[in-house]
Amino acid sequence: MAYDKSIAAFEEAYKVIPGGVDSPVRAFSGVEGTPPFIERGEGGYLFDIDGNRYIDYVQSWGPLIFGHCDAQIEASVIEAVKRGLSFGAPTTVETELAQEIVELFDSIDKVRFVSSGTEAVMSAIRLARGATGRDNILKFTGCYHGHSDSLLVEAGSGLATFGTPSSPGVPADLTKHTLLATYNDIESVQKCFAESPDDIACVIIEPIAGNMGLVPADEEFLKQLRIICTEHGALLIFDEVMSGFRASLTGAQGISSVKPDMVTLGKVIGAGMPVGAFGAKAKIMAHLSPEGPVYQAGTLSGNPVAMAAGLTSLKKLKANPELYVDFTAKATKLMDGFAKAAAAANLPLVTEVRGSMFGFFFSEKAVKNFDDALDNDSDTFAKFHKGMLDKGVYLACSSYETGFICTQISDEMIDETIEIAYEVMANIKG
Ligand code: HOZ
Repeated sequence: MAYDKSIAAFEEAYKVIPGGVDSPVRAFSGVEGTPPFIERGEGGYLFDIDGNRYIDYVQSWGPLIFGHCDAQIEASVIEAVKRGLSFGAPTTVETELAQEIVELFDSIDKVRFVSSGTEAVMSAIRLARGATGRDNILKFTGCYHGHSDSLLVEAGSGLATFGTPSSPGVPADLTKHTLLATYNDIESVQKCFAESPDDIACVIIEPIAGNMGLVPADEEFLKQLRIICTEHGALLIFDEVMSGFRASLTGAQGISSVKPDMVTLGKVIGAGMPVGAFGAKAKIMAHLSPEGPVYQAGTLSGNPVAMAAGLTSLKKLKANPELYVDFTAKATKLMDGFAKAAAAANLPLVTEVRGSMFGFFFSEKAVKNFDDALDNDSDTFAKFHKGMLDKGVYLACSSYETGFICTQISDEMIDETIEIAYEVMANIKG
């Protein structure tokens, strides 16, 4: 495949945008080559400015559950745009989207919309601290909750891709309240609570981690976490920015018996427009301004165009719950295909699927936590990624990200992808 125009565009971008990108993972530093610059998407395909076509398993890192340019979502956006881009005043579409979310999630009585997942989690943490009157928070290594200061510690995603534990520019005074535990290891959580029994405002977790690769939490681990939080009066926050509406219609909560006190959402509820949200039972949300004293605000929060896109997307999902059976079948078929291709090439590979989310590591052993994830063979991943890209398959450009199936990915596209994976893996071995 020729990438001449993309290479030139990357060089141009580099001169005026740090690293040539507006989000670090996109720079392709974790893999070989340089990023294709995208011209347009269509269903399950992406087209770059050199005219190359790719089967798209990134889908804008999750939001596009109906693929690119879904006709109904597009129509609702155009209709909303014609009425005005932003008012900074209440609109009924915000209430409608909130009602849909509240109806779906047992753990949510009230929800507030913001403009990104980062903002959702940052605000949820402030609310948890304000509601409990405590300062400490507990997170898990490898879980990524956006780039707000107190959460940018031992996070996955871009930090893992670049091998940085946390970011310069975040004062130690801010992160001293962030306690770290090991994913799927309840003893590490008990240890934190033993050291800080009455000071932990909340435990935040990606119940299906999607930012250290796809690493689901064990059900028993989540149950124990729920018990510990309740015993200590700490709020349990499920960060479902990635897994919400992806792992099931109600995210990880739909496939686990464990219910959180607070939830953060993003991606799919904007259908590709910038949206995040956080919600909880009314008693907790009552601490939020203007009902309560915990301040949080945003001019573009509840933006009418983004709300319209999200509402259409959510209504479509609710009307077609059987989609999740299809997503799981397709993601499983893809991962089984990769596993067989790897076995044929004598490459170690472990895979995971949760609904429309999939992940794989070139690794000998099952991945249960961040250390396991870091043990993956990232050189082999980089070669695999490049080989797939060159043959028209667009996979997440880091072994610490997750892949996504959308409604527009057909069985034929998966068959084609698996065939290519056989070829690419065979060449890696050779
Ligand atoms: N780490 C982000 C997804 N989990 C990457 C987002 C982006 O670069 O757009």
